[in-house]
Amino acid sequence: MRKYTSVHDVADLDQLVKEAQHLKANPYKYKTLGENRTLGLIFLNPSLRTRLSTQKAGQNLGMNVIVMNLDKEGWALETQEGAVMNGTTVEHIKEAAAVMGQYCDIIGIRSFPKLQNREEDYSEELLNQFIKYSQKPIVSLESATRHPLQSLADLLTIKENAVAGKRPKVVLSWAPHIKPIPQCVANSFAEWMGQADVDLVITHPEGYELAGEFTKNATVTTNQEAALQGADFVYVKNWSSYTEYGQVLTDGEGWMLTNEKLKETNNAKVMHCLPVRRNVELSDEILDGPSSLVLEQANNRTYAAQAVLKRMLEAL
Ligand code: AN0
Ligand code: CP
Repeated sequence: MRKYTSVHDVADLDQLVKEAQHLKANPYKYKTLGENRTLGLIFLNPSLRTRLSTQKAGQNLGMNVIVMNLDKEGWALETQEGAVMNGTTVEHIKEAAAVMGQYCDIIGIRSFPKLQNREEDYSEELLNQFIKYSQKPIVSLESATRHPLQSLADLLTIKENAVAGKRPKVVLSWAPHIKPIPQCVANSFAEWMGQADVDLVITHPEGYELAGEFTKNATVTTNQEAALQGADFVYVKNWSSYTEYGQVLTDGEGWMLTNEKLKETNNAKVMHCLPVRRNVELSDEILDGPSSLVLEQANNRTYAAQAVLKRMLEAL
C-alpha cells in the first residue's frame, strides 16, 4: 500500500479488518518489520488519539517515530503554485514535503479543512501536494474530507460487537455542537459503512446533508426517532453544513442522544470518535453507561494504524 487516504485505497476491506484483529491479539509479532524505518507524523491541528495511537502502532512494528507539530514548530507553509513569497509564508510545501520525505520512509499527516471554501477543502490540495512532493507512502491522519484510520477502527469495533449472523443496523446520528466542525468523520464513516456488511441510516436536521459521494449506500432521514428504531449501533457525531458550507444552522435542540431515545433501538451500542463535548453532543448517562463503546473505539485506533503501517512496510 502506497497511500491510505480513503476506503478507495483499500483493495480488500475484510482482510484489512482481519489484519487489525490479528494485530490486536499479537501486537509485537512483527516487531522487526519496521527496523531501521522511520515514521514521520506531521500535525497541522491538535490531536490526542491519532498522535498517540499511530505512534504506538509504529513502535509496535519496531519503527523509529518522529512527530512534528508543523503548524506551531515549523515555518509557515506556502501551498500556492507560483506564489511570490513576500508575505507571511516562509517555506513552500515543495521543499518542506520533499525534505521530510528524505527523513522518513512513511509519512502521516493531519490537516483539517478551513471550512471557508468548499471547493478548496474538497480538492484535498494539501494532502495531494504532500503525496506528490514527499514521494513517500502517505497515511491520512484526518484530512480535509475524511478520517480513514478512525473509520477502520470504527469498523473493527462494530465487527467485534455485532451479534453473529445478523447484518447490523448502523445509524449515524447528527449531534449538536457549539462550533463549526468538519464533515470528515461523518463522510468517512458513511463511506466505510457503505462498503461494509451493514445497513446504514443517516439522520440529521435539514440542511446537514453530506456530499452525495459518501452516502450512496445509505438511507437518509431527518426523523431521528424513526432512524433509531431497531438500531444495533448508533454513531453520534456533529458536523457543520456541507450545503451552506461550514455553517452551524441550528442549536440542535432535542438531537442529543439520551437513554430515553435509546429505548427505540435494539439495545444499541453507542459510538463516538472523541473528543466529545459531554452533555452537548452526548449525555453523561450514555458515556458513563453500559452502552458506550467510545473507549474501545479509541483502543482500536492503535490496531487500525498498525494494520495500515504493516501493509505499507511490506510494500517498501
Ligand atoms: C474533529 C473533527 O470532527 O473533525 C476531530 C475529530 C477526531 N473534532 C473537533 O474538531 C472537535
Ligand atoms: N478521534 C481522533 O482522531 O481523536 P484526536 O483528534 O484526538 O486524534
